[in-house]
Amino acid sequence: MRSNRFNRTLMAAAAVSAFWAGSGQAAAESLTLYCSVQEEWCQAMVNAFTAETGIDVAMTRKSSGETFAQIQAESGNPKGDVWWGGTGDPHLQAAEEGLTEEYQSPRLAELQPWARQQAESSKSRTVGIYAGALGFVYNTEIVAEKKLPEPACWADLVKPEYKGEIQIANPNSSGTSYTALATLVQLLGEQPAFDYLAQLNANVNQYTKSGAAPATAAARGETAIGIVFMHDGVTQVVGGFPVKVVAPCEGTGYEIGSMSLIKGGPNPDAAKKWYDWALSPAAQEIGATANSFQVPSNTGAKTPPEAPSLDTVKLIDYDFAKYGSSDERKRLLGRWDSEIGSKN
Ligand code: S7P
Repeated sequence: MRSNRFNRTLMAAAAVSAFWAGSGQAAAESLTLYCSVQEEWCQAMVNAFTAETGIDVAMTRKSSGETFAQIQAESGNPKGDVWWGGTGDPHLQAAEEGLTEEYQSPRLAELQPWARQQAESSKSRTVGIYAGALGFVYNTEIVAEKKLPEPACWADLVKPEYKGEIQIANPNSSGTSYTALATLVQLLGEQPAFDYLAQLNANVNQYTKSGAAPATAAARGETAIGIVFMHDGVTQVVGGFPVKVVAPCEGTGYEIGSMSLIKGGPNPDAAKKWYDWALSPAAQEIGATANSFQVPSNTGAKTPPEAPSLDTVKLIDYDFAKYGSSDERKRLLGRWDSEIGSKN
């Protein structure tokens, strides 16, 4: 009886495959996307891509460091096809560790030099899709209520009057926070940067998982100050919240948000379709419609007027090759864990 039922199930399954084989109708194309920007933007991209190509997208949103760790953990049996968005450093580390595929999009020539540079230094295993500068935001109402001085410089953030008033993400999970760590090391030198981070620790009320979370917390009055990418602060300003966005007076680092094809991913053809489409001007203009105000990498894409201008912010000459290298990123994160993270 049992084996009869089993046989009937097998026959039914065989009939279904015979139907598909005989009908000549190919199964719908699909794609697994790991997305590291804000959920709203990830979703808007997926909807537009599926509407244009008919390709089904299964999307997971995670922070940059978390996505890197997932791709590394899955490397024996890759499940994702494309990693889209997130800071460039972990994409470079993934390239160096052979976790991502070499690919040169026909759209490469349309990109800004900084986006092509990301491709060149990774031997075409990643590419720049947007850029944005690091800074901080503060809630103007809290600062006024508590009679705090308005912060303008990195040096201000370690002052005792800001005790418990600052939020920043954990650099292990967050690309934003790793950018902050690497920026401070480049601005101050490594030992002074770790001394600074130890002082800052006294003022930090929470290390969040996501890099943009401190901007949301500042907007909602849950913290006075959040260290974030300036464009993530602009999202809150545009949302009508009482926050001000600051470009630190000493100068600051920046990110080249990136995209990579995951090596050995199950849908390589659909992955390349996403990759080429995501570099097009039309796809890059979707960000602003989803309240994300980075500078797009395609020279033909309109930069949203709200995007903090990279020409007016004092930018450091961020060494992407060094701070995106596997050894350096692991070493700095290890040092952060033992000197700062473990103290919390
Ligand atoms: O919100 C957009 C953005 O700031 O998020 C990316 C970021 O890496 C993801 O958040 P984590 O810091 O949590 O990793 C940036 O690339 C992007 O500009």
